[in-house]
Amino acid sequence: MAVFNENQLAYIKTKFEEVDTDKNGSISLEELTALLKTLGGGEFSARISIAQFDENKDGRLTFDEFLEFAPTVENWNLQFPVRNACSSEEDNRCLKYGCEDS
Ligand SMILES: [Ca+2]
Ligand SMILES: [Ca+2]
Repeated sequence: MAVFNENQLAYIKTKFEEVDTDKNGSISLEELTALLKTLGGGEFSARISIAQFDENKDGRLTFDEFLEFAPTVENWNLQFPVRNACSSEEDNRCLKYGCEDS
């Protein structure tokens, strides 16, 4: 179970709402595919992600399930330990989300 600080949780919540384009409170395969396409993936990786993180096997990711999925998205810098920590100026998010003291 991934553990997040408040900033990370707020960030993931924002992302979840962005990805949940029909605002029904869960991420469908189509919605996840749309997200992964912006990240260089596609439907195949969306299927794999849902298979991996859909704990109750309803074919969708709820926010709880999405919390487990979020750290696998490299661009979101939620992995532990944070990769490329504070190495680039564009990475303000990294500063905000937990590597101030590195
Ligand atoms: Ca949805
Ligand atoms: Ca589910």
